[in-house]
Amino acid sequence: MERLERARIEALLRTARWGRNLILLERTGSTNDVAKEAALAGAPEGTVVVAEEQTAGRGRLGRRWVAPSGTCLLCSLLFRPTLPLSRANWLTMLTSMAAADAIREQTGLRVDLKWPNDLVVSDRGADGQARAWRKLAGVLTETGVREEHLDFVVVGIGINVNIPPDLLPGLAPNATSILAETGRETDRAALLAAFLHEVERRYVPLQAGKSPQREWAARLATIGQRVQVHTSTATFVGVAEGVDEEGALLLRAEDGTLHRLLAGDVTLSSTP
Ligand code: BT5
Repeated sequence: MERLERARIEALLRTARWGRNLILLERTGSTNDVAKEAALAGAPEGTVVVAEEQTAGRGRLGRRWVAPSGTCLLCSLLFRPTLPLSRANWLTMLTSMAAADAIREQTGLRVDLKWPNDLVVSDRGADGQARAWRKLAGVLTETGVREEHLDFVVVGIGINVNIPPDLLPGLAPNATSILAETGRETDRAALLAAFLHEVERRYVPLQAGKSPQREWAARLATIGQRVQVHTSTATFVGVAEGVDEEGALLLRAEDGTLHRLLAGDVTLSSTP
């Protein structure tokens, strides 16, 4: 499989800012950590860290992100938004939609968003409702705060691109890849360039104060469905009624109570 090459990525970039400061690594612990260190050292907004392999790739809540070397897009984006702390999740929403659109554009594969931070490929029933999901990508957002203000936001994404189907069960029970779904290898440099173009395009209105929340909420495959949400202390069963401006899930439990659940604390699965 082809390795990512700086010159090729730079030739494909259509952005003014995103990816112009590119940190391309063969191997690192976590691209999010590299991006956070760069942020603290003063790196500009638009800095992008990409690695062929992570030795300590992270998901939420101390979980691991595993990806065979040279097969995926493992990258972290550095934002320096003029937003209040409570809006940091807007960058998660923006990045998820940018990635889903870039994958669709480059491969034709339809990708859904699953609250809070997954990109999934869905099997749909005759009614068009998603019945089962396979996880294609995950997003991990981390913030840097200075004097109670948002100093920076690092959004990391791992997209399973060219992972052969036989390696998927070793990653997670429901993992999938673009290769497994389409039967074709995807040009990762072109996908990265398309993704960064989408990020840049979407970031202009966001910085001008326009919330990405409505579009994101409308694209979530989970809304309106019966789901199970697990926090570290409890499990809630109910209907996912919607999401609020900060990205929290509003879950109507069976006794009628409305719970507000934040992305950092939970995992979500469909009910049997
Ligand atoms: C996520 O966490 O989905 C966020 C993953 C973010 C990864 C990127 S890669 C670049 C950047 N640098 C990092 O260190 N991280 C970011 P969460 O929702 O907690 O899901 C983690 C769970 O997904 C694991 O417990 C596994 O069950 C599953 N998993 C691990 N690797 C996977 C893979 N390659 N494909 C699908 N599922 C996977």
